[in-house]
Amino acid sequence: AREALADGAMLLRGLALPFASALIEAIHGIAAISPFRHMVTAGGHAMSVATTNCGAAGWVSDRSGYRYDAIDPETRKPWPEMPECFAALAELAAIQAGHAQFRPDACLINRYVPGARLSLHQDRNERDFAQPIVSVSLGLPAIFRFGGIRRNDPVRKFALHHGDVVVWGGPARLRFHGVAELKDGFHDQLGRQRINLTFRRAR
Ligand code: MD3
Ligand code: FE
Repeated sequence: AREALADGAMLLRGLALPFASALIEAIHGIAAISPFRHMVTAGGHAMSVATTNCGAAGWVSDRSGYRYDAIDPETRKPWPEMPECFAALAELAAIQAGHAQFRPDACLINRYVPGARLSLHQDRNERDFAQPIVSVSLGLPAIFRFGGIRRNDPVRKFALHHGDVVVWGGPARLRFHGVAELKDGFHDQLGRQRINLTFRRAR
């Protein structure tokens, strides 16, 4: 079922459920090569969310700011390849939301444990804002915060559950968003954590 969250933002509830076991297995494989780590922001704070990447470009942050890089700064090797099941799900979601030919070159993998959060921000480091972003939620549910195109615009909240996929395109692409502090709980497949995949066309 498709549900429009806002102009350009399409929620595909449960679309990832048939892929979940394959995605989780692939995430373990990626993390065995490029481990989850707490990146540091330009302000010098370690993020509460732990991050890794797969694909030709990975999102990295350090004291000098954030950017996309083909090389994992921890391993000094390329990020692991994007697994076929990742690319297939991202493309399926984009098509269902009306975006033909979405071929992501970056997948940012965020891991939240209870208490972790992501403050309100925009994603504007990608080359072409006409390309959507596809996000996939796995594990514990989270409260997603969705604002407007100005930082002080009102923020709406809604829950994202295991298997939910959201396609963020068009006028939703540059809206502020974040994730509220993760509540404690236990998920059958992932235990006490939430993992979010965000697929982007970075370059
Ligand atoms: C709305 N991640 O990594 S995914 C991020 O759950 C990020 O880990 C969150 O925001 C997470 O940058 C949220 C949903 C999302 C991703 C990108 C967006 C929503 C978006 C870009 C524009 C508008
Ligand atoms: Fe974001």
